[in-house]
Amino acid sequence: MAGPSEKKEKVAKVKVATAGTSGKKKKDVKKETGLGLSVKKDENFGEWYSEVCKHEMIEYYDISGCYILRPWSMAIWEIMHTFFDAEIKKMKVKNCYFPLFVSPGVLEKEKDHIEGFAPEVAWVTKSGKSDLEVPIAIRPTSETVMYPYYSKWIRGHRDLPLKLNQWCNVVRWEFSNPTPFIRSREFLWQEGHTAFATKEEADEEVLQILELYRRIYEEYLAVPVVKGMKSENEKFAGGLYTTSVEAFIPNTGRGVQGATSHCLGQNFAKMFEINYENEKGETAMVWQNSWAYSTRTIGVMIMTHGDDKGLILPPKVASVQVVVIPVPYKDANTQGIFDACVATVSALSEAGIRAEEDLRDNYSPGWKYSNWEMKGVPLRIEIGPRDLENDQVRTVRRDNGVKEDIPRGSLVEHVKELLEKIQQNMYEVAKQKREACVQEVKTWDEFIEALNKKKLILAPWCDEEEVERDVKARTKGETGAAKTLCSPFEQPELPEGTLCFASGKPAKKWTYWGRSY
Ligand code: 87F
Repeated sequence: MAGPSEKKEKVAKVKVATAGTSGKKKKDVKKETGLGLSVKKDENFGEWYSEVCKHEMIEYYDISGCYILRPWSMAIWEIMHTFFDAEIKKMKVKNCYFPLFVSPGVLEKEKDHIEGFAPEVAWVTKSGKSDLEVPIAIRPTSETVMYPYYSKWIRGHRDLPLKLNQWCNVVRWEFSNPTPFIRSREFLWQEGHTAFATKEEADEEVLQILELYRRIYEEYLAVPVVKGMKSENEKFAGGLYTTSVEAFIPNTGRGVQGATSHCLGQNFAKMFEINYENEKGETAMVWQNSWAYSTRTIGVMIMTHGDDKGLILPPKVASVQVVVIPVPYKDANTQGIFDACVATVSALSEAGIRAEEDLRDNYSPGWKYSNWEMKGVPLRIEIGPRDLENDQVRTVRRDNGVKEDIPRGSLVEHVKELLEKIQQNMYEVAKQKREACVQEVKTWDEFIEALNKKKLILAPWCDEEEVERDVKARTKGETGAAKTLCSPFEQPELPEGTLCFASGKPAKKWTYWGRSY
C-alpha cells in the first residue's frame, strides 16, 4: 500500500501533466510536484543549498542546528569511512571508543585551551526530574576524555607509538547560523589521537594524514583543496601547529576548512603527564598529534557540484552510480523493456557498479529523469523500444548532459569508462571554477577590491598575529571578517623585497585570505 507521501506524489503527477497547459508558473509546479528546485544556485545560494539538501540528503529536525542524515547522505559517509579506515589501518592506527561524557574535573584541567570554546560545551544537568549532583559535559572533542588514559597506558618506550582513532559524534552548541553538514550542533567525525617518542615521527604522520584528507576531497568528492599551514591565530590553540586542507565555494566567495591535522607538540603531555621511560632509563614526554574530518565534507561536496537541477554526486561516493529507466511507449513491448532494464542492472552490479532500476509504474519517465537528476545520480540509462530493437542503451551524463547510444555488448566497459570520465570531469570543472576565483594582491586596496568580488585572495604577508587581528578588525561587517585560510605548502616565488599587503613590513610568505565558513 502507498504511504501518505507516496499518495501525495501520485496526485502531484496528475498536476504536472496539466501544468503546461494551464500556464502555471514554475514555482507553483515545484510546490505541487516536488519536481525541480524553486531557486537557482546563482540567485539565492542559501535557499538553493537548503532545498538541495532536503532532497533526501537531510531532514530538518525540531532542534535547531540538528539534522537527520538520511540514507542518501549516510551512504556517502560510509564510503569515505571505508576508504579512510583502511588507510589508517595500514598506518597501524587502531580503532577504539571512548565515552560521550566528560567529567567537569578533566575538562577543567585543560582550562587554557578550552576557555575560548567553553560557551559551546553542552551539559547534562538532570536525570528525570532531579538535578545531577555533578553536571556532566558532552564531548565537543575528546582530548580530555582520552589523554588521562594515555597517561595510564604509556609507561615505557615500548608502549610507543600509541595510535588510536575513534568514529563518533561530537556536540558543539554553536550559536551562529546553523547550516546542514557545514555547521551543525552535533556531527559525525573520526578523531585520531597519536603519541610518539620523537617529534620527527609526529611531524611525518601529520602530513601522511593530511594527504589522506586531500585524497578524500580530490579523489572521492572531486573537490580541489589546498594543503597548508594555519596561522598562529587560526591554529588549534592547544597545539604546536595546525595543517589543513582548505576548499573554496565560488558562489559565496568563502573558504571552508576541510579537515585538520595537528601536531600538538608536548602541551597535552605536560598537562596530562603523559610520560614514559626512554631507552636510557630517563623520564621523557611524548609528542602528540590529533586529526579529524567530519560530515562537513558532504556539505562542501554538495555546494561545489550542485546545479539548478539539484545535486551532482561524484561516482566514487554515489550510492547509486547508474539508474536504469524504462521508456515504454503505448504499444511497445513493455515487458521486454523491463526485462532489459533488470538485465542491465544485473550486468552492471556483477561488474561492481552500483546500479538500480526504477520500474515504478506510477511515475512517467520524464518525472523519473528529473527526480534522479535532483538526487544527483551520475549516470542515467534509458531503455526504450528503439534501444531494444537495436540492442543498445542510451546513457545520459548528469555532469554535462551528454547523451550516447551504446551497444549492449560493451555495456560494462563503456559505463566504467563513463563513470571515470565523470569523476575526472567534475574535479576539473570544480578546479577551473576555483582557479578563476584566485586573485593575487599586493596592496590593501587590491585586497579590499578582491574581497568585495568574493575572490580567494593570495597575498604576501608578514606572518604577524597582530596584523591578522588588524585585518579582521578592518574587514568586520555583516558578512563576517576576512582572515587567513592557510599558507599553502606550495609557495609561489616571493621576490626579495616583497612587502606585506596589510602592514607594509617585509613579507615572509604567500597566504590565502578570505571570508570563511
Ligand atoms: C568546542 C568546544 C570545546 C574545537 C571545541 O581539530 C572544545 C573545542 O577543543 C575544541 N571546538 N576544539 C578544537 C578541536 C581540536 C582537535 N581535536 C581532535 C581537532 C582534531 C580532532
